[in-house]
Amino acid sequence: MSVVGIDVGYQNCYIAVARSGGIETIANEYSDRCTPACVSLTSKNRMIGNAAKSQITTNFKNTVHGFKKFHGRAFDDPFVQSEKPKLPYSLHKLANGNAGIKVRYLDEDKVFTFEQITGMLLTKLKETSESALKKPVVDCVVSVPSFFTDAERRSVFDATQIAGLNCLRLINDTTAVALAYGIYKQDLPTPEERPRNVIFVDMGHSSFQVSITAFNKGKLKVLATAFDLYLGGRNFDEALVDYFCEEFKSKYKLNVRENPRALLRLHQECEKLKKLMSANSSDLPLNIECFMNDIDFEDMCVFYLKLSRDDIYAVEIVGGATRIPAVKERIAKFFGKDISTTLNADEAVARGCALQCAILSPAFKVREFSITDVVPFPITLRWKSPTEDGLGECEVFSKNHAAPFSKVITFHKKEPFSLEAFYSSPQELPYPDHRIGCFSVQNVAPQPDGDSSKVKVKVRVNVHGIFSVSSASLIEKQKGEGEDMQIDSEPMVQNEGKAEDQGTSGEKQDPAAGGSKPKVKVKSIDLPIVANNIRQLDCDVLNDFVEYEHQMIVQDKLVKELNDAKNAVEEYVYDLRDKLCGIYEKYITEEDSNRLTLMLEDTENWLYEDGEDQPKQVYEEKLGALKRLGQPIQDRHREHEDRPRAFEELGKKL
Ligand code: ATP
Ligand code: K
Ligand code: MG
Repeated sequence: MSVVGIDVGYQNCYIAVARSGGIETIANEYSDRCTPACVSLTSKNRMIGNAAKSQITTNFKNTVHGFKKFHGRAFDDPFVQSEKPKLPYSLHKLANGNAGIKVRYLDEDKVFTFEQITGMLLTKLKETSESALKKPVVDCVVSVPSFFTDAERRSVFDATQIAGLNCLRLINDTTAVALAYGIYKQDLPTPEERPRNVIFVDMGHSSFQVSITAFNKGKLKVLATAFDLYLGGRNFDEALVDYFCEEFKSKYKLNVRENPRALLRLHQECEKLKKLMSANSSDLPLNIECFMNDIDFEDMCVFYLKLSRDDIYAVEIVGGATRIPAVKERIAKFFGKDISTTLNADEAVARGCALQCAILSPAFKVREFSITDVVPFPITLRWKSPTEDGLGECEVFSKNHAAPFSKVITFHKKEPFSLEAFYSSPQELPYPDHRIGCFSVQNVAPQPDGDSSKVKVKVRVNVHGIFSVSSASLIEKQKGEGEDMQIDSEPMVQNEGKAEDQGTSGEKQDPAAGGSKPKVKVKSIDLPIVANNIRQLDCDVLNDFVEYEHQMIVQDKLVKELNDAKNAVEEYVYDLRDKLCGIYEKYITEEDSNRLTLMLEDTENWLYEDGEDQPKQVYEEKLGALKRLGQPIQDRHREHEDRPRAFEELGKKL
């Protein structure tokens, strides 16, 4: 079984794999370790990654990029609506209200969900890992921003399913970085000592994430996370684009914004310029400092630090945009500390993902390392209650509560009931809808004597950071119980990395758990729960997407085989023509050579005209016909080359 970690960035994706020698970042077929988060749909197939990126300006209406933050969002979502005018492709409102895209694919108008688009990207990343590892890839760990809410996480998780992956964990970007930092450190404080606190800063293309993590030998615990959803490398590109659009308007009376293709080109050029400016601004007419003021960098100061500066061991920065000197300066100034760049800025997230996958995979031996993450936004449950003003409410997870984590809540009910889960502080939520979902606990009936039944409900934030009411059971009545509702909470066993992260063990099985009461034998009956999460894909729909992804993979494979067959003809033509005036010259008469050269020329012309778009078989036949003429020449040449060698061999033997 293979062990793979995938960093799905807003702009760039990286894959790391665990091999016996350690963790390794792998390159794609372009020998590029970075695969652009880009999908291009065409009349024949899909292009994904580098091939899609080269289509951005040519096939701009059908080339999707910058889509990561559309996951799990409604079409009417203010963020989606604010991005919409900037996009070269069309967004579409799906039947369930979610945002999707509308493109031309296989000469038809097609609508895709973002789960499908990321599914396509993951298919590509899966194939890249498979060709590097030379075996099938199923298990993986995928990164998500730490600020992703429930709906966004479920959406990315669905994308992994569409790609046929078994995602062992959706891990927060900064937590993956922390793991990559900590696992090989030999000098971490022992569990009894004061932990080493490290701040991790990741500034990518689209957002800015910070975490404080405490390390002891064999474990890390995230203490808090903070973020700026709208601050990343792309803000600098946009500031440069704005600048040049103004310049073109005033100097040349050109409105670049009216021409999507020109605007895309300008974006690409501005990104290059930004990189140049961060390498050496003195030679350039512009200075990135001018743009720094346009960007609200001080927003991150909102981030509240519970620790004093002396308690911070290091500030480690990753992410492409931290290469901008002005960004580095601001980070150092804010934390009042020199920054460290001991991690690979581009690959640390993917490496951390691969390490987490190795820890979770039974197929791989790796150092024990326990990871405790946090719940980024507080979660509350609400239910109908005959007592408390008709509604009962309870905050089940506070901000920065440890995760993954399960809690058991006890209710006394005579009939089925529903629990509504929502984020309790909408003002800090980077998402417009504070609801998470509604969970109906079914088959609840009174006790035979007419009294309420005791129902134990388990709520949990799982290893992916996804909330659920994961199970419920009805407990046979016992005497002497007063309270209407109580919470028993228990953290999962921290030292059993694997068990913990599966979220299955370490939780009390005794349904009568409640503290000091003497143990009584009780009967517990499992109750079905019907979950209805916001923006969630239906199970049937997801299955259809899995099936459709499969069909598209087959289609892409057919197109690839066809292209390979066509390229083989072209290559053979060039190769043989070269050799006819080179090494084959002696093995063919001039007359035959001229005839063959003419034929090769005809074939070449045919490839650009009638032969442009033929079935695979036609190319194979064409190649066969050429080979029937070329092969005898090649054979005569080979025979001649081999003869002296054969003599030599014979000579040695004699
Ligand atoms: P996110 O983390 O927001 O999902 P991402 O992971 O795709 O995005 P990264 O790959 O970490 O983002 O960083 C990409 C950003 O870094 C781009 O804006 C890119 O232009 C910028 N970048 C990369 N190299 C440099 C450089 N040398 N100078 C300036 N900016 C750079
Ligand atoms: K990345
Ligand atoms: Mg990133």
